[in-house]
Amino acid sequence: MLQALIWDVDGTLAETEIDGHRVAFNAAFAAQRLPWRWSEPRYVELLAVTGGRERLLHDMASRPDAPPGADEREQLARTLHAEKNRRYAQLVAEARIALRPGVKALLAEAESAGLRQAIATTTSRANVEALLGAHLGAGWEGRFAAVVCAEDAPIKKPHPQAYQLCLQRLGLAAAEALAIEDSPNGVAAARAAGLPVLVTRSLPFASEEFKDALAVCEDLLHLAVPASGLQLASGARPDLGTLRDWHARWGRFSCGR
Ligand code: XBP
Ligand code: MG
Repeated sequence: MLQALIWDVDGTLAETEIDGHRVAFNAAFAAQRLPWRWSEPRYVELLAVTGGRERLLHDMASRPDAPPGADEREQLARTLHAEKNRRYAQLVAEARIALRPGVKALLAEAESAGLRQAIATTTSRANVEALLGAHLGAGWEGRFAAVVCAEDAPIKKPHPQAYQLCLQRLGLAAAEALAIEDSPNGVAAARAAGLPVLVTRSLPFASEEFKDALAVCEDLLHLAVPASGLQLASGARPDLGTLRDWHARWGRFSCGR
C-alpha cells in the first residue's frame, strides 16, 4: 500500500534550472570576471551531469581557457558553486521561482490523507531551504518525514543513493512509496532503488520519452499518460486517488512478473 510520496526538487517542485540555477551560474561567472556564459540549449545539454560542482568541472574539461591543473579546477569549481548558490538563494527570495502547478495541492491532499512526504534530491541543502522556506514558510521541514540532499547522498543521480537513503530514513520498502521526478537521471535513480515513478515534465526534458515511468504528465494539474502494459486507466488527473490506484496496480503487476 502507498505510504509515502518522495519528491525530487529541481524541475519537479519548481522550474529551478533554466531561470534559476543557470542564471545564478552565469552571474557567478561574471562575478569572477570569467567570460563564460551558459545559453539555455547548452545548459540543457549540461543537465546530463547532475550536481552543480560536477557540471562546472565537466564544462571546464572542454574549455581551452579553464585552469590547466585538476586542483585549480576543483578550487575554481568550489568558488563558483558557492557563489552560484548564494545568487540562487537571492533569486528565490525575490520570489522569481514559483512552485509548479498542483504541487501545493498534492502535498496538502497527501498530508491530510496521512501519507508521509519526503525529499530525495541531488541539490545542495541550502537550495532546498531557500526554495521551500520561501514557499512553505519557516516550518517547511516539519512537513517532511525525510529530507535527503546532496550532502547526505553525495553519489548523485542517476545513482540510487538518495532514494535508498530516503527509504531507509522512512523505514519503508521501495514498493510502499512513489517517486515524483522530472528528469531521465532522476527516473533512473528512483527505478534503480526499486520505486515506481510519476514524471511531471519540466522545461529541459519536455520531449523525453520516460519509458520507465509509471505515468507522465505535463504538470500535476494535467492528465497523466500511463505507461503501456500496466493496464492503467488512461488520461486521469494525477490526484491522490489516481496515484493510489496506479500504485496498487503497479504493485500487483510487479509481483506477477
Ligand atoms: C538537480 C541537479 C542539481 C541542480 C543544482 O538534479 O542536477 O545539480 O542543477 O544543484 P535532480 P547544486 O533534480 O535530479 O535532483 O548546484 O546544489 O548541485
Ligand atoms: Mg529534477
